[in-house]
Amino acid sequence: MMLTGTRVADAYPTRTAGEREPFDRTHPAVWGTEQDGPLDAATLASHESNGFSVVEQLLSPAEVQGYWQELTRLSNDQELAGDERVVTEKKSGEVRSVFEVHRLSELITELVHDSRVLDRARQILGDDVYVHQCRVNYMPGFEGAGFYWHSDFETWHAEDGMPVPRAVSCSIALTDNYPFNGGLMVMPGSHRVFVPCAGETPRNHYRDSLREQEIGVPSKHEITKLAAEYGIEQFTGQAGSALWFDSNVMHGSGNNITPYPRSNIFIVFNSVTNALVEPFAADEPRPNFIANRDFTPLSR
Ligand code: 6CS
Ligand code: FE
Repeated sequence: MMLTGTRVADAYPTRTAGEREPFDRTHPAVWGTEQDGPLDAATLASHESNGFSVVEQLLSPAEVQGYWQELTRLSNDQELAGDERVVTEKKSGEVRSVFEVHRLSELITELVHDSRVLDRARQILGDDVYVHQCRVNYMPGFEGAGFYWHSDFETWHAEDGMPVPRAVSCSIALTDNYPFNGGLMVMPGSHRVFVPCAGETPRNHYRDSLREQEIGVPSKHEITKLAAEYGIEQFTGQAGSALWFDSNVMHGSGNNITPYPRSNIFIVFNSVTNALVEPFAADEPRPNFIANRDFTPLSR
């Protein structure tokens, strides 16, 4: 690991040559209090305990329609074709994700600063926040490939240099999420355990991992243990609802062979106190469109 600047202790070692035992996470999921924002004490307690919480109808149907049209515009934008911020499906070549959409779309820039979103992020993280990553996932019908089980924080720690799990993701459904069209599955409470992953990070790993992640995923043995201990819940919600989930909760999604796309806007907020340093387990940091290094706090 290159070291420029101050050394930051690695509290979550991963991407080791051999298997390492999971260990308890020492950091909370909720850093703020009921007085710090719109979430009440019960919701904060549930988020701390489960590692996620749901806000039904965060966006109105009219707003959803507007964002859906924006997604369609972005996926058809010929100027973006070939841009590395556009990730395509391995099999069909259809658009799988577009990254850095908060810089490509004024509508999504506004969403990131919207009090319904920003106030919740600041309250959960108990701090000023900035956008670590912002993407839209299309999960198209018939050919949408899922995301294997993983902890986002494990990747963000190893490859982006995120020191501790003081980040939260907001996944806003732009289409109805059914059990059968690739809805996100989460293991409630799994965020309290950090599961180191064996296998060193390949160079430019993101060029493969964003299409299909094979390094930085737990072993089948660990997934089996986690599922037995925490169970699996699936986020099925109407378009417009939002799933807020801790950076370290174990999650994944299945393929989508139905005619119904499962599209969402995915915004990751990181605490400005948890700004990225050098990657903890990669030769070089990932590009800015995946792991933003402008830590300027967001304001409404
Ligand atoms: O590597 C990442 O940053 C992305 N990969 C996945 C599968 N989830 C989190 C994040 O968007
Ligand atoms: Fe993920």
